[in-house]
Amino acid sequence: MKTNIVSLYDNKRWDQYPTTQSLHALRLGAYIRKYRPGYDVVLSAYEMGQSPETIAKDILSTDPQIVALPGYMWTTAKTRAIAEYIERVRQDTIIVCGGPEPTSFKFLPWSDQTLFVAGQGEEAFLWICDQKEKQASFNGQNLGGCPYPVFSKVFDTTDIRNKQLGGKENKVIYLPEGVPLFSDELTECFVEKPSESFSWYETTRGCIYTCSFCGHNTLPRFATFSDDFVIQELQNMSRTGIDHIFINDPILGGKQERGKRVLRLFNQYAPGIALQSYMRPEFLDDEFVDLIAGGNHKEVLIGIQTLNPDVPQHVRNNNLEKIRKYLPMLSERNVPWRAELITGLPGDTINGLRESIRFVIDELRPAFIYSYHLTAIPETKIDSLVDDYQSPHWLKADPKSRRIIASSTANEESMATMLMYSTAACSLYMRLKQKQDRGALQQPITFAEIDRVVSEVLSLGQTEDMQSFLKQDYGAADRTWKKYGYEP
Ligand code: B12
Ligand SMILES: C[S@@+](CC[C@H](N)C(=O)[O-])C[C@H]1O[C@@H](n2cnc3c(N)ncnc32)[C@H](O)[C@@H]1O
Ligand code: SF4
Repeated sequence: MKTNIVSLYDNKRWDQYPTTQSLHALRLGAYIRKYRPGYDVVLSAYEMGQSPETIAKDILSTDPQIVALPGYMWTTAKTRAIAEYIERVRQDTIIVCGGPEPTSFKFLPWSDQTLFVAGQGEEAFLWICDQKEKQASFNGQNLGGCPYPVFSKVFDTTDIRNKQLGGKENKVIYLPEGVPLFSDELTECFVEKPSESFSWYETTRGCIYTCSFCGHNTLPRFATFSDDFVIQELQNMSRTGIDHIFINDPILGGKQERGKRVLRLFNQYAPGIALQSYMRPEFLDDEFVDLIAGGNHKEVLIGIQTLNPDVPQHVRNNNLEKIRKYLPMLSERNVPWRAELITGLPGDTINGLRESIRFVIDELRPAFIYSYHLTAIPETKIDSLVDDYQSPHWLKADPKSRRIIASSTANEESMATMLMYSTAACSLYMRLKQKQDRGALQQPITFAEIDRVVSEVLSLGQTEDMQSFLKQDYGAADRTWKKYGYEP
């Protein structure tokens, strides 16, 4: 049995995340390697800009019986086009598409040569590989008796999916472990042995919170890898020269105590690896702050999303006390942390957004601040508010990008102003902060001054500059401020 597991990466993000391999592909490959060492696993990676035909031909040149393709919002169109090509030229190869998107696919246009996996992929993918090994003609018509949420256009998935996400009996505690990442058994599967020193990583999946804009929840609650397994992977990483990782755990460690334990493991087994990880203020206490400040964090990404009380609580239930106590403490201890906000939330207005930004700048003083354009992710409550004009919090989304373009509290013009304002204010703050950290800025950075400059620049209406702000292109926004003479 031969399978080619495909990663799609984006060159535009290479500066920040210089790797071709996605974590889901590594995990799927590692699982097959552990339980079916006799199966032939190929890990391939393609830049998103390449044509689907070029990618498909290259995949087929490895002569796979199964091709595993990623199903994320940003890969859907490319994945579909690659699958279409393969379906046309190689009917005995089956395509498997998994990830957070497939449950929302209108899968009718796909052929029954394509199977979809909802939720976690390891066990389901192994089951598919086994079926193909047993029966060369296996395809989407032969899914009867499958114990996992695998589906095709001719097979109804709903029951299995509900079973997986439903009752307590299905509560997952430990994640399925394959061979450890960065081990020789996995490395030999790469088409080209990666020479990269950056990698995505995870110790946990799923989250104990339920913020209504967030689409990561492929599990009922959260589950972790065992500490022993994490230790093996940390040792492998250090040995193979990884010096920077981004930990995808929705919140580092999944729970407060485990988050601390994971940091201790990093400090003990891989102190040289620079970390980026997500955190929520609710997890922080004095001990956690000490561990972060004493470790090797390149960036801690902390979601705040909004401080506007008019935004419904299902969006975000922030613990203001923790925010006020621990986030300034991180700043004082020079922890490079990033405040994350969202522009376009239901109930928010330009003044609500300005107040959220004011609070972050004047009271929290992070190293970085980003506000992201709200995207309606399928199967979230936010998505259900799109076009629900009966709701006091209705939203309108761009049908293609699923980004929010108007809401019950901000018409299209106000939404555009909010986008321009938030990008301009956040990017200017970061530029000034860099200058301050270099000791080249005498006066303190205040929201009042940022608000004054941003309002003045926005009122000039220079089209090109406004575009960088409107598109929330932080790189271009930074260049705009450079042009206006704001040197770091
Ligand atoms: C890393 C990451 C990124 C990286 C992607 C890097 C890469 N190429 O891998 C970057 C920073 C580029 C990124 C960007 C974005 N991301 Co992102 N990202 C993540 C993150 C934090 C981790 C993904 C991950 O690797 N998880 C660990 C793996 C092991 O889990 P997994 O992905 O769920 O995979 C498992 C299963 O889904 C399944 N599976 C996955 N693929 C396949 C394939 C097959 C064949 C099979 C069988 C199974 C299978 O099996 C895996 C193992 O069990 C997730 C949140 C999260 N914690 O999961 C968001 C997430 C995937 N991103 C999300 C979003 C919305 C975005 C953006 C659109 C945000 C924005 N508005 O700009 C952008 C789009 C990028 C673009 N190019 O336009 C959403 C996705 C929603 C969706 N339905 O697709 C998520 C879930 C976060 C959220 N907000 O809810 N992202
Ligand atoms: C992967 S999420 C994890 C956040 C982290 N668990 C937290 O809650 O603080 C990272 C960031 O992406 C942004 N984000 C997540 N979903 C989004 C969406 N649907 N639209 C826009 N931004 C989103 C939020 O700002 C969030 O803090
Ligand atoms: S936004 Fe963060 S805290 Fe909220 S559900 Fe998603 S991962 Fe969990």
